[in-house]
Amino acid sequence: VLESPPYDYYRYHPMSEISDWMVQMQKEYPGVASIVNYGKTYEGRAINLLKIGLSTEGKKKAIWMDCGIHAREWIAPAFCQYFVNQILQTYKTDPKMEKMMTDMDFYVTPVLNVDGYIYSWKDQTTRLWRKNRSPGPAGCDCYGTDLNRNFNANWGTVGVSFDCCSLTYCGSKAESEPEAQAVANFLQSRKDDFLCFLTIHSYGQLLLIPYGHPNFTAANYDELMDVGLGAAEAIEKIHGMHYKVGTSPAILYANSGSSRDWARMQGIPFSFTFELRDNGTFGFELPENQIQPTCEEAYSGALHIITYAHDK
Ligand code: ING
Ligand code: ZN
Repeated sequence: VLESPPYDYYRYHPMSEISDWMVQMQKEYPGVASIVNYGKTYEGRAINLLKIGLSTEGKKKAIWMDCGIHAREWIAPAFCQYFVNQILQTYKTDPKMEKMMTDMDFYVTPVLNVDGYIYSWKDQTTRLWRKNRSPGPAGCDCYGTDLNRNFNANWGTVGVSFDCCSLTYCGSKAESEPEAQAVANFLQSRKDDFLCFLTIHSYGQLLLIPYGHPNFTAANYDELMDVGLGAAEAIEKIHGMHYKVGTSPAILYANSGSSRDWARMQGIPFSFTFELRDNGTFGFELPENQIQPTCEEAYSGALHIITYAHDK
């Protein structure tokens, strides 16, 4: 019997290989990992997640993680794949992870912006594509909406552009884009179950908490800061990298329509944006030799948040 070679988690993979990997994980962990289709991209491709959990009995809590909402941030999909593999390896020997996977289901989308991700793999000229691939409105020749400005969270008010050629074009209306709709519909159907919403980006080494809008403060702001600072501490312990914690207006600039803000407004208590490595030396083109250390530290940070939410 021919065995497939082990998956290389420390390289970047094109969409076709990530899709095959999802099928492989489902095969290797029957009854534990399963593919769920929850929408279609503008170009008609499936948006899939891996649902991971140990028990199907009773009402379970849930953890959300999405990667690749922005096409060029290749370290994000690499992290989602690492995360999935790590929790599936860990629960077999670690009673704490076994308990968390019994009490909670993990919903992990390795690539949310599938069209954009494929486009960023097309050639060198498209490598730094950020947005999705829907055409602009009549009279505008550019493509793509910034999916992280398209959610129904103070949509279109601050830190966005209405110019369809801009990198932060927020779309024609809130949730105009099928990729944003897919996330919103999926989460709304079971929003009371979700404890955490973790959306993974690069770069900048930040842990951002709600809200991106300067006029609003999350009801659990103090707790979010505490948990975020704890996660940053856990990250720093792994390879000494420093991650800043705060709201986007406090750290950089205000923005609206992000999925993180939307998730918190829906009542999901622990909503974070991760901005992974680096600090700008390589930016979106993080070398493959940094995939492993970046994933190791981010895993530690994510686990801190997830464990806190589970234990609370
Ligand atoms: N950054 C996120 C973005 O959507 C963000 C999050 C927002 C960071 C505002 C800072 C300020 O722009 C990336 N890298 O996509
Ligand atoms: Zn991003």
